[in-house]
Amino acid sequence: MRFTHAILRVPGQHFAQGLSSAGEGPPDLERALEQHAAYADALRACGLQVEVLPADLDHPDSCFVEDPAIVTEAGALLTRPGAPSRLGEVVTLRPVLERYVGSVSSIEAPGLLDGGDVCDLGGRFLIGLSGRTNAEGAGQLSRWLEARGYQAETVDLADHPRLLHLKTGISAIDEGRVVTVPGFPAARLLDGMERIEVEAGEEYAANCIRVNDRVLVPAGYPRLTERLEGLGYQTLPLPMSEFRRMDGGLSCLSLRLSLRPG
Ligand code: CIR
Repeated sequence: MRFTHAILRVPGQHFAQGLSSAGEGPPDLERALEQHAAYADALRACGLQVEVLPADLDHPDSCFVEDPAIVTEAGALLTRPGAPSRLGEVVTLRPVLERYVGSVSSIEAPGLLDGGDVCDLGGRFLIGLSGRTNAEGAGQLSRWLEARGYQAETVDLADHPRLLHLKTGISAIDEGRVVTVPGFPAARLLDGMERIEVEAGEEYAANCIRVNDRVLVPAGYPRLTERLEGLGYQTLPLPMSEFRRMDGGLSCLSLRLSLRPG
């Protein structure tokens, strides 16, 4: 899929008050803003028009804009984020998404769903059942996807506490090719796909994103970067230390859209 647009939200003054289990100390806001600006530039270098939304000062985790929405070529859906402090992020996002795609559906209570739990393998979606996404939320999304001609399958992450979200452990980088952490759950769902498993110590890099002709990877994980380059990908390493401190990976910093002209 060729992406044409991306929506980002800049981290706010209270970024350090967001949720975190990383145990790596508080983020430095100035550095986070620099890293965020470099991320936006990288998406522009991939040919995308990038809209950077102003900080949402009521929601310290709102720069992780992937979690409150799902965007497909067949439309968009606002989620119902599983962390109580993030539930309100959808309010200011709705009018933004509507500008791009028209009317937008939503996950309804008691469903809970974070976009980080949704991995598009090319029209076939894996939905993680995590601490943030419950069976009701996954069921609502599955029905929404199936009504639009997509397939959906769930992956239970209950025994994988180190995976905050499904996409903490898997990234689709090509048709039939994924990057995963070692021991990715429900590996049978990946039968027939080529799996690039990151090495021990590089688990954070399993969250990388294919954007048109490049693969954006977190900087500092040379073995995965070399392997991707060896396979012919042009990688774009990006410093992510301050987002990592807040449990955030590359994918969660943007909503990527593929819009037809006109
Ligand atoms: C949170 O715990 O919700 C944020 N601090 C990090 C969210 C990261 N989102 C993602 O991986 N999709």
